[in-house]
Amino acid sequence: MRNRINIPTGLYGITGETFSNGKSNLQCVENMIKSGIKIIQYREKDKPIRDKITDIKKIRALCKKEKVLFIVNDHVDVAMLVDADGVHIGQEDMHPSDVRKLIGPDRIIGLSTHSQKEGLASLKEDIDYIGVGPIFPTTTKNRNAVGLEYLDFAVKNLDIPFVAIGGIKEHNIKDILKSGADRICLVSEIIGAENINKKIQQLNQIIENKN
Ligand code: TZP
Ligand code: MG
Repeated sequence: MRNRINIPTGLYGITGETFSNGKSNLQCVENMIKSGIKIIQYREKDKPIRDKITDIKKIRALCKKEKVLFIVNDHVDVAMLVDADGVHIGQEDMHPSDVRKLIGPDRIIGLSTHSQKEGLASLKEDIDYIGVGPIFPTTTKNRNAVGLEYLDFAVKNLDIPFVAIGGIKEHNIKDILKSGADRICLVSEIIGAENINKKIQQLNQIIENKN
């Protein structure tokens, strides 16, 4: 297997206009980058593909300029079209080995996992990181929460970088940090915030243990 591409620690940013209280995906990304987030995933379930590509081209250019990793959710073809840094897939999307054949060795593959079984199976794939969640109940993804138990299992047993995700908020992020997770994604808590920059600043203070 090739060497994995390094995924930044800290906050992992995800878009989605359904959850952003009127802000565009581009506005959300501008603010996330301004506040120091080093990896952005374009995730947008509720737009025609042509409109998504319009968004993605702008966000791709911005991420390149700011040296921020850019990942496309679901659409392997679009990730290749815009020369994204990687693609994020789910358990029912194209198989990771097929994605790897298409995108080659130099791009990131992320895979969502929702159980110990899926986590263990992911170790056999030529991928760069996994998502672990939804840890807490969420309305951003149509799936039941898996709880802190799988997160704890991932920390102790899964030798692959992972991003903890799902229902994570400013008030419960400490539970995630306590488990030892070092890559964390909050979708609605960040993009739905009245002031994205202030929210990220507060989250980073908790992450850096200043608060
Ligand atoms: N994968 C697992 S949970 C989730 C995804 C994309 C959504 C997380 O969103 P939120 O708003 O942080 O609960
Ligand atoms: Mg998917």
